[in-house]
Amino acid sequence: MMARSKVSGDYSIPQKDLEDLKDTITSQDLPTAINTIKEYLKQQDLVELNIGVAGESGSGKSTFVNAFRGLGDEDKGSAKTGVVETTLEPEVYHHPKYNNVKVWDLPGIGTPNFKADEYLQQVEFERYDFFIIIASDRFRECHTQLAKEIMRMGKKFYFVRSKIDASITAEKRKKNFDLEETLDAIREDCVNGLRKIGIEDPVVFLISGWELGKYDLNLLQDRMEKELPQHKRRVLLLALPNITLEINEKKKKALEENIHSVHWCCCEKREKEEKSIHKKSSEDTEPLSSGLKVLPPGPSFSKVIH
Ligand SMILES: Nc1nc2c(ncn2[C@@H]2O[C@H](COP(=O)(O)OP(=O)(O)O)[C@@H](O)[C@H]2O)c(=O)[nH]1
Ligand SMILES: [Mg+2]
Repeated sequence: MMARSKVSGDYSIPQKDLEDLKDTITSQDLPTAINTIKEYLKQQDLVELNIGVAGESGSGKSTFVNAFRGLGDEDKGSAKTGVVETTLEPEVYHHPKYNNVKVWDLPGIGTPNFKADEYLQQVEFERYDFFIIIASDRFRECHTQLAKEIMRMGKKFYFVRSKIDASITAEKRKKNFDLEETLDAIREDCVNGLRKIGIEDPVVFLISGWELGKYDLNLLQDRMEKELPQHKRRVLLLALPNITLEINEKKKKALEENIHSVHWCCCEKREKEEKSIHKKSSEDTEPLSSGLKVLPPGPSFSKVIH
């Protein structure tokens, strides 16, 4: 596959790939060129993204996995959720639309003889692009262990404090309840835990699997997307659940930019072909090639290449 590197737009096809594409298709006729482009886009879609979701039993891992895939707990193909632990081996869930995006529901941590190093070996840690550690309650020793070990293995994790709705409901019973203060206190507890293991500026994402649009899910999505290598970024972005307008706008932009780039590539080629046909036709007065289809402008070109 062609190398992908950062260019002006965050989501567009890198300049180098565009140049390569242009070079390749300049020597081809239009149908072959379109096939080349289709093949390139197919290659992009083969980029795999593996996300490992870890946390104590009952912390909301399976609920998170379902939410990520845009599924409810009772939807067909969703991960089982509930009051008893159901995940003893890593279980892979494919994104319903982007098959190469895999979210792994990992076995629960925090059992009495939990050892983070053994756990990570067991779940084959190399496989994951990053981890999401979920805690539904206070920051505990098992979180410390797991976070440390993930870092030691050279991987990245995002720390999620789940079930925020439940924590708020519980705190609301107090007379002097204050929402912001409650959220700050929850966040602070986890931040302190992470600081103790040497993370200078820890970020904790507060999430409710039942109220996805509230709290920090969009911040988490933003952060994950920014910190991934460029070639994985588009894959993640397209797979994210549509909970915010902002994400939808970005998705639209990601698709449009690729379409525009490829369209531009094709236009150049078409121009060249037209010029040579004109030259030829003025030489031997043949009509304009009937085999040359006129490409529709901009986004509707997606119909041709998808
Ligand atoms: N109130 C509330 N309950 C949740 C949330 N996420 C999960 N749960 C419930 O917590 C229980 C355990 O969730 P599950 O996803 O099965 O946890 P897992 O064992 O970590 O996979 C289930 O009854 C879920 O419905 C949440 O954000 N808010
Ligand atoms: Mg589970």
